[in-house]
Amino acid sequence: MSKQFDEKYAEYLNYFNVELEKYCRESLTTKPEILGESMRYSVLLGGKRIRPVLMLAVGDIVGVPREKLIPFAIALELIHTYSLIHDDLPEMDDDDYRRGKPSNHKVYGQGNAVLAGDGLLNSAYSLLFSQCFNGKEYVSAAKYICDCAGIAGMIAGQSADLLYEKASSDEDNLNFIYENKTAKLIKAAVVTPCIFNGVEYFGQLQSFGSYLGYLFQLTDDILDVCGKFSDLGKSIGKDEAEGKLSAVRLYGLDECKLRVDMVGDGCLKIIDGLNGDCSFLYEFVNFVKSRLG
Ligand code: GRG
Repeated sequence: MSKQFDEKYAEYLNYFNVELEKYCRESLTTKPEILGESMRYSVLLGGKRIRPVLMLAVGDIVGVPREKLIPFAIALELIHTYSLIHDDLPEMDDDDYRRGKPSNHKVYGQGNAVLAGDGLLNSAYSLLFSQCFNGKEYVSAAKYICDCAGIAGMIAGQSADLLYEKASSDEDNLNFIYENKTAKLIKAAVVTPCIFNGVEYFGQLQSFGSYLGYLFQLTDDILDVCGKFSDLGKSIGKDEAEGKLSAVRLYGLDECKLRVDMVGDGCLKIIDGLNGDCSFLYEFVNFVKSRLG
């Protein structure tokens, strides 16, 4: 990765984190206190913040100011965090660690973890609703995010992930899980700015979100076999132990690595069709690939 990319990533990340911390201080305090504490625990645990960073970066390309995007970026990160809390629960993926620290339910117990996830989803919707008073395009952006997160999006992907556990490998099912569980929130991140920009590049950015989401999940599946806890901050080897339908199970490790290059090229081809300085997005694709070392 170039020095410019690292600096730009850090700049987006710091800008976002300051806004997120402010939001947490002002809006995630509750009675009883444990509810707010458990929500803030997971939100402020760190994480790469790839979705907010992507949203701000695409905003720069299509000319949408970051102040306009920040509430949407925060809402998206709250939704992402709720999904991780619920995913870590024993009845879902049963993971004791997240972002290198004990999972929410290991610290606060399962009941409180369910409520922390519910509270974050609800807070995200409240934040999105508060933006809708500003105009029609704010309503469209809010609805797009809700749909990506909802029953025709991430929740459907997670439902399929549970359903096809231990089922025989099937490419259509795998693609459905990748597109919905993983790509939909990434799509929401890259498409939201163009909703504020007269929907120029809407189709291209939707495709870019799908390809990048696929690439991200592919690298995640490979890392579940070859990665290290110290790099990933979560347990390794769980997909195979639980009989998950994963790309590694379907194609094998070697073909997965070839697919990483193919899908990465697909991402870059889409970016080539956009005007403006897309160097950050270009390097972002390589950043996802570089997770494999
Ligand atoms: C429980 C409704 C519900 C959905 C859960 C997000 C999810 C769906 C499951 C988490 C497990 C998983 C492998 C999801 C695919 C997307 C993914 C790799 C999430 C991890 O996202 P990162 O790497 O995490 O952006 P950080 O910690 O950096 O924010």
